[in-house]
Amino acid sequence: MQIMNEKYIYRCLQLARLAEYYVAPNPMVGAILVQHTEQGDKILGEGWHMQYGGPHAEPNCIANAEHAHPQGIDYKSCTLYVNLEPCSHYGKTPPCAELIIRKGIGRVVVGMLDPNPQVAGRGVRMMQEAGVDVQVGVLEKECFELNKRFVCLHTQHRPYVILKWAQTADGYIDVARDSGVPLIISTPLTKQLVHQQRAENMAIMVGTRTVILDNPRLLNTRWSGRNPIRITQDRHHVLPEDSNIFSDQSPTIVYRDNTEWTHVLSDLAKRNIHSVLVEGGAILLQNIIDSGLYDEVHVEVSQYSLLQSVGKLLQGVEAPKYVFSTQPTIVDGNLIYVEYKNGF
Ligand code: AOF
Ligand code: ZN
Repeated sequence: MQIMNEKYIYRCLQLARLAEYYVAPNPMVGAILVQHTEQGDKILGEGWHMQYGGPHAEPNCIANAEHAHPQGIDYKSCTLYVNLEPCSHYGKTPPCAELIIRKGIGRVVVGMLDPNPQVAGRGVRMMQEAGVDVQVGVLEKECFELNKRFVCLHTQHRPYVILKWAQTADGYIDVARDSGVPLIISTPLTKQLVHQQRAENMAIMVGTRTVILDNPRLLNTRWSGRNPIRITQDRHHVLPEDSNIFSDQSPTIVYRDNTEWTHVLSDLAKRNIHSVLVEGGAILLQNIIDSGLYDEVHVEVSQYSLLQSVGKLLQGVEAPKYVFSTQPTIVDGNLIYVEYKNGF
């Protein structure tokens, strides 16, 4: 039974991920309806939460099953598998737990409980009180991993934080400069992978100097999904109003009076922003590393030293100090290190 549970919850995770770039800050959720017969199991329907504000996985799954089986479904003999606890609250949609009860579904297998305080076990309780056989906790680690950003927001009251930079083999992220072009370390392919990360996270943050020197747009133009919300700080009110980050393609948040990392994190949480990718510069990244308040570090290291990269001896901007303990993968000749901090 446990093996079948895992197989079906795994399928829910697959379905959930189909909406990876479209549901934030909601979790990714997939559901399947399985009928158990003497001839074996049959998947009657599948569904997932496809878009923020749209129907949840469970009603989509049930609608899919009913569409495919217009002759009717014997719900009592079915199990609904879902990677996250069905909700119990009236949000943008009515409670999924109520729908499950109304349909008379006999059994529900839930990957993990919903950490959202509006739900937090109430969905399971509602169903149990109505006589549904509920099992909780299947592939919990995988369920948690899929929705780590959503879980972090609700359990830590801060967004999930990913630090990201690119450096030369000898540890520089740029040449020291007051203007001019930045040092190019990424390749077209690794740049595209950064845009994938921008799509995976709700917000992107850079420091003041990066905005002034690089004038980045901080958009996601090379991957599917939305543009991230852009965040920067401007303690001394020096950012030009016509900086690219103030373009109307995506909202921008500027911290001026209080630029403390803990303040930024709690303010982002209040805005329901569940994840932030910090792309530089070195000072901001180092401050965050020193605070210990981050979750992942992604670093791209080129094969070349600063001198080999620019062809002449120039002063460099040192990369943040970070010791990697994992093996890198190699993309376009650059080494990509990904480090996970030990949980939150
Ligand atoms: C479910 N199934 O597929 C999802 C759930 O604003 P709403 O109404 O969309 O509710 C969002 C909350 O519902 C979200 O924070 C999380 O607690 C839960 N998400 N629940 O039963 C789903 N996506
Ligand atoms: Zn729901």
